[in-house]
Amino acid sequence: MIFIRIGAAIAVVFLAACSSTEPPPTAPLPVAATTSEVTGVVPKNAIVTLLPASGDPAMPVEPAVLDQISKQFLPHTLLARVGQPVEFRNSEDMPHNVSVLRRESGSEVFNVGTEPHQKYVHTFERVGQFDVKCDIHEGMEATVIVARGPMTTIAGDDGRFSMPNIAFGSYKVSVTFSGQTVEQPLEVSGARTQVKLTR
Ligand SMILES: [Cu+2]
Repeated sequence: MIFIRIGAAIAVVFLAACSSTEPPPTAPLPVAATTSEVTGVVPKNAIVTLLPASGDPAMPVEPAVLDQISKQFLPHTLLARVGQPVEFRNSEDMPHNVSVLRRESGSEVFNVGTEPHQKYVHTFERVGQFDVKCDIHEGMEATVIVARGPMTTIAGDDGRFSMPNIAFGSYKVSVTFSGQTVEQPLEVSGARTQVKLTR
């Protein structure tokens, strides 16, 4: 009998503690989706950029930086904006050079030596993909992707692309391939938004 009373007292204390420190259990509220996965099939290796419905996204204040360090380019793939200065830095004690070719045409953009702890600045004026290498050190290579906005991806060899977590709203989608750019409005809504190029 006495044990039952103690048990009841403990149970009362326990319940009181529960109610004072933890909210009552409730079912989680359903969270409305506000982002979409934007997918599509476009020409192979096309540059796909989502832009605001009107105007261009703000230009970053800082230059983009492709560094040469430990006989590597860092980052291996750099996204830069059209009109944004790109600093090609040499951050080590050995001389390098920077050779940049436009990927589609193979045409040379520039080829300069980069002395230790110096930099060369170039501003790309057109959307494109660029192959970067150092002629002195085999295997030192990188890619620069130049696009009009930060929401950019490159379609695969099969033309497929996917951009997850894109906020619902009105955009323009800009697709660059074979030296041309196709641009069209895109309404992003629902779990998945399919891009269909109309030309
Ligand atoms: Cu080098």
